[in-house]
Amino acid sequence: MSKLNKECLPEGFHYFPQGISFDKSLALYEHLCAQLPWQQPEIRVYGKSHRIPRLQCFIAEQSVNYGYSGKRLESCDWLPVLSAIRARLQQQYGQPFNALLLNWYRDGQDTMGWHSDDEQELGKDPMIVSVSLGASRLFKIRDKVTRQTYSIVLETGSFLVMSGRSQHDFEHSLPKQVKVSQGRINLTFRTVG
Ligand SMILES: O=C(O)CCC(=O)C(=O)O
Repeated sequence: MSKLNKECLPEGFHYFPQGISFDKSLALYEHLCAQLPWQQPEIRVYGKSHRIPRLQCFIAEQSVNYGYSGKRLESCDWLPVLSAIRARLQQQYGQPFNALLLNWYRDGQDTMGWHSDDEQELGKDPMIVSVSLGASRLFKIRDKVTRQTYSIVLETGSFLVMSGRSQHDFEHSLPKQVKVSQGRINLTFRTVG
């Protein structure tokens, strides 16, 4: 585990290295790169259209209606390996995860801006399990009131569980890291009401 990860995370964030073994996580990274219909949708920010700075894929049960930045996400099919991870996480955390958002950061130029996963459809205190595959990337958390920031390196095969008031009190982001040349895929398992 990196030095940064020994420091405390704020309430509602829990990090578990090696939820999936190193070798399996990298094999899964390659499999998902090749097998999923990745897209780079446009979103509107301050009235201007931009392609998101990463690739994305959304998978959900048919009844799920979910989106962000005013855009509904079209779902693609569950791959068997993703259904198996979902079943394991449902058992482990007792949550009926019915949706999975995947982000592919092709290298350190691809990013995710500051935000909270606080859409109404996720309910009051959502539990989101975030699985990392591939290159290690810095993940930042910022207190909405004090602006204090926390950093953690998300390593391949790790699980980051966000629950309780994590989405009310904090924002999170994945900053640019120009020295990172390898790709990373992040899976976030969610329960959409
Ligand atoms: O890639 C990550 O670890 C962050 C993903 C994220 O912030 C999200 O899906 O809401």
